[in-house]
Amino acid sequence: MIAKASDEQLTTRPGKDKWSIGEILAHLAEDEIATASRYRQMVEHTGLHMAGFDQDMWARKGDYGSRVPHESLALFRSLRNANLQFLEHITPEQWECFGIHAERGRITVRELAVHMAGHDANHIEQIRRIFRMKRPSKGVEKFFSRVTHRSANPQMSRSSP
Ligand code: NI
Repeated sequence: MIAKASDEQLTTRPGKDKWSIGEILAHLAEDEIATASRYRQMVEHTGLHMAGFDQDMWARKGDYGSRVPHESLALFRSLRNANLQFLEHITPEQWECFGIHAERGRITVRELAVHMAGHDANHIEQIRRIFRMKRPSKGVEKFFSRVTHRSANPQMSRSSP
């Protein structure tokens, strides 16, 4: 889905205050940074207090709009792989280790992993919706220029497939 997309598709915001696909990918990657630390700290110091983070502040300070979308995706994949490897090696008791999140309260390693899977799914759906959005002016112009070009050049239209 991302590999075939144009730069314009990846960097255009669907609305004034809405993230572009590239910004969503940067958010997924940076959320995975925070989560990487949380899983490990929860297992090491169960019961610890965890500060929340302001995703919009991270997006502004990290200038998500200037990130290269493919690099964000690669970063997300690589961090996610490291986290999955970590989770594969913890014991059933360690899955129940927890932290006290400043906003969400008590959360176990297991609950955080489930939350992250749902978070991915929501953002993937959000990316799909952006891909489905129509870009009327350009699409229509391109269509009409092809149609008018063909009808004005009958020989060309015969020879084209
Ligand atoms: Ni999110």
